[in-house]
Amino acid sequence: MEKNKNKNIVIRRDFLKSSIMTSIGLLIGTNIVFASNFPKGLLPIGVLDGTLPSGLIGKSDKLTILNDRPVNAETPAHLLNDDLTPNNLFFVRNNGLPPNKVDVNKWSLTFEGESVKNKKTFSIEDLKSKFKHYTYNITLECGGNGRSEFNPTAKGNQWSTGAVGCASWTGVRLADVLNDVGIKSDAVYIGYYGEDTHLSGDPKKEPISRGVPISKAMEEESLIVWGMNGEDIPMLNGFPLRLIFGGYPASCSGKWLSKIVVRNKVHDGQKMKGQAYRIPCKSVAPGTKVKDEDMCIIERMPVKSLITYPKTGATISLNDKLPIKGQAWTSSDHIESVDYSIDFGVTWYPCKVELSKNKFAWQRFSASIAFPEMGYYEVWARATDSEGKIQPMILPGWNPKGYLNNACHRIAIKVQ
Ligand SMILES: Nc1nc2c(c(=O)[nH]1)N[C@H]1C(S)=C(S)[C@@H](COP(=O)(O)O)O[C@H]1N2
Ligand SMILES: [Mo]
Repeated sequence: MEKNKNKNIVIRRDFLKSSIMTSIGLLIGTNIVFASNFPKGLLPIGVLDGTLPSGLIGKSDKLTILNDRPVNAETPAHLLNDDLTPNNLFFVRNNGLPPNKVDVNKWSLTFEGESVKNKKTFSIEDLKSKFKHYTYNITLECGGNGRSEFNPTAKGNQWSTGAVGCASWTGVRLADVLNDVGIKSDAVYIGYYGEDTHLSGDPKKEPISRGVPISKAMEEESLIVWGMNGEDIPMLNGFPLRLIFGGYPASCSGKWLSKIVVRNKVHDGQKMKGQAYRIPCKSVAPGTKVKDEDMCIIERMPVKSLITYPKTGATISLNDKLPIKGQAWTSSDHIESVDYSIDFGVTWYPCKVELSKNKFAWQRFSASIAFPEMGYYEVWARATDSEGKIQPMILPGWNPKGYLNNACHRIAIKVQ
């Protein structure tokens, strides 16, 4: 990480000094074909790289490790090509320490709070036997995914593009369970508590306790799940029980779930207040300090896409067409279209977009690209959702904690 950062700085200075693309062309080892179109201040991604392999329980060593305490690891873009992200490749974002030992038979989930009629507790067996089971393919994306591109820098995990994945989740509808428990008419929010512990070791402190508005909790795709891609949820992703909310920051999808509170006001658990998972209610200039009371809770996540094939840096012969593939997702009904550009955004061409099994599952796009001459290119992809919202080319609204970067993904291609 540190090494790469320095490398970028060195290159960036050089870039600014000479302010001509030929110097970067030399670094890449070939000429940059549409150099005159290249936006000022952007760095060709062909010169960035870096994945640090390491070990994580139940996880592939191909994940990029950001932290080991708490564990945070992301998935390189080219390993997100599957419609369902394999369990061992699914990103991990922990705020505290996962529970040490889990006894599935003794696990329980309690519903309480101002707006439940009566407190009620279920075992996992109760949930499985009392309620209808549902399986949905749902994309989870951390609200801070893409934070590493923020300038001025935003504190927190420096996620690149890989704090996202789509899995098939099996469990029961949260709405069915809430209706069984009985909620009062003044219910406005639900909050979760999990069995992970605070980094300090203090049992009275919660690492995180977030939630969603009651209307979101009642949606048909909002689930309490025990299954991920047909298997038990991996320990690091919340075994044996977690929440799943499509289209909201993944921080709402509580792991190691043991308690749900139904609130008559916005849930005020850990990381619901102050600056956490909140953005300025009105857009601000980069670097602005924003008062807590001027920050609003992030609800719906913006439209986004990733090019998952080929891996950035691939080389292709001028005689061949390059097949590209990727995934696009949205909190609106569906992805309407995805376009690609090979001339730094001047000209766009449509990709083929496939339908998904259900709302909140990511959708595959693909295209076959012919290049006009030898040299360095970037393939850029840009998704548009069913509300007509389009991904921006560069970092959208700067915010103090670095959330919601849905800028277009770029890969580097060398044509020989
Ligand atoms: N109990 C608990 N739930 C949690 C978290 C956590 O630290 N503890 N992290 C949240 C955040 S910030 C994210 S992005 C997602 C990550 O889910 P994953 O690790 O399965 O990818 O879980 C959310 N649920
Ligand atoms: Mo997150």
